[in-house]
Amino acid sequence: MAAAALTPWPASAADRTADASDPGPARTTALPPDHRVAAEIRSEFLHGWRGYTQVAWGYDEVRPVSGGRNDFFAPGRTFGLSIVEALDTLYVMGEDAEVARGCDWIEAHFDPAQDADVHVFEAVIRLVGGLLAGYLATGRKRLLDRCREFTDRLLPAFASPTGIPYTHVNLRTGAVSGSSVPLAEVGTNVMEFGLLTRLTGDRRYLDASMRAYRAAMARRTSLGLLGTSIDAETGRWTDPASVAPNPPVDSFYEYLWGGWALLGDRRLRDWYRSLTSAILKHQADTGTGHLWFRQVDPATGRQLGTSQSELASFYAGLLGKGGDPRHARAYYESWTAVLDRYPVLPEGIDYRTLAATDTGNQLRPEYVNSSFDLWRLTRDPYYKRTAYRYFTGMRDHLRVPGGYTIAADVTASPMRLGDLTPAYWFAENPKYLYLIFADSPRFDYRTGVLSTEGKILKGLRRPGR
Ligand code: DMJ
Repeated sequence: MAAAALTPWPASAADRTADASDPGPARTTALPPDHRVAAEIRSEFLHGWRGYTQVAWGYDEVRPVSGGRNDFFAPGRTFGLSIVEALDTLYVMGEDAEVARGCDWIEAHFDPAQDADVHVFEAVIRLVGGLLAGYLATGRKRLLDRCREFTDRLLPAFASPTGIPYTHVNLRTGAVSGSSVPLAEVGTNVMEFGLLTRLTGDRRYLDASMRAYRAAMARRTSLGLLGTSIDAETGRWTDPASVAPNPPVDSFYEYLWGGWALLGDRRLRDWYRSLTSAILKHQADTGTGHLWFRQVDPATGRQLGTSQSELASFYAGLLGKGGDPRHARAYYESWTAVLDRYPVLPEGIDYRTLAATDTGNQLRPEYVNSSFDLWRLTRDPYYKRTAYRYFTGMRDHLRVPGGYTIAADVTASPMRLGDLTPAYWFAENPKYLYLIFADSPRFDYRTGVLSTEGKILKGLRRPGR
């Protein structure tokens, strides 16, 4: 089936007059020439990468302040997570020697059969997706073999009575645990599993994903909404509130559109459309002058809350890709208003006041993921300027001699820092930024498709090979 290419929007009146309509300080941020910004982003990425390679090579994550290491999945077990996450970012930046070094490590040391209870959702988006993107970038068949062996060890999680995956599986024994499953964990696998099916001809992966999606979609309320967590054994909602597009449901919706874009399955597109229109109808709240999404009882539409997680800011880009430029821009502007107020985004806010309800910053990529998506669609300089401001905020506040770190409190002055470079930083923030400014010949800007973890699952180019 043909997959969907990105359809750029014609420049709207708002786009053409972007300077006049820009809210807040983003308008006045002076923007150096693109090639200079791209070079700086690349150099900052390499600063973080060196921080990891010098003290934590072969471990999952680096603690760049103390020089320590972090096992992401299970204590005493490593998957070289930051290496796997970084491969296609290194590739688009032209760091071929580092790509080769990372692939060599994976081929020699990545162990898909460790005695570890792994979080299925994280294992799929980070490791399955990372190995697939690494394979697409390099053509090294052993990465695909490792990916397949690893995914085979995740499949027991999907053998529940409903098809909804248990949250955890032991890679060695296949023992499963965790039957109350957040919605994102139900569906955030169809892109990776669908691609793996395509590359191997083995239908088990895609079939497992589609069965899980069907199980959740069959449990929509009469308003067309879904809950937050569902029991993998009984199919009953264990937390029935609709909190879209916040975690822990966020990428369930993202993968409906992403699955359609990558695999061309119309069921996924149609489910995306019907859920999105229900969310816009029952959850959109413009009472503050900005577009936000309230939490509601999915059976009645009664409002339950007004919190918004930074992770939800990806939704501006998703609305854009799904063909709704008006709401996409509005939601992006809402988050830009938060960035007007804080040097880097706090983890959570109450959208009625924009007060931080969680003052940390986990080096999150979601806002700049939307900048990238919306810039690709519109080529509107507004998204470049706001992306640049995001970049300078990160560079000026979260850079340390050992790399880049999370923050404990973005409202403190000076900012109170934490001590971790989350592995997703190597997959996401610098990649989105670089692709916006670099005009990279290694990425097809028109047809490229990225996963929720920033893995380029379609559109990697290998010029000259
Ligand atoms: C990443 O692992 C992915 O973007 C995921 O979808 C949720 N968020 C984290 C980073 O914030």
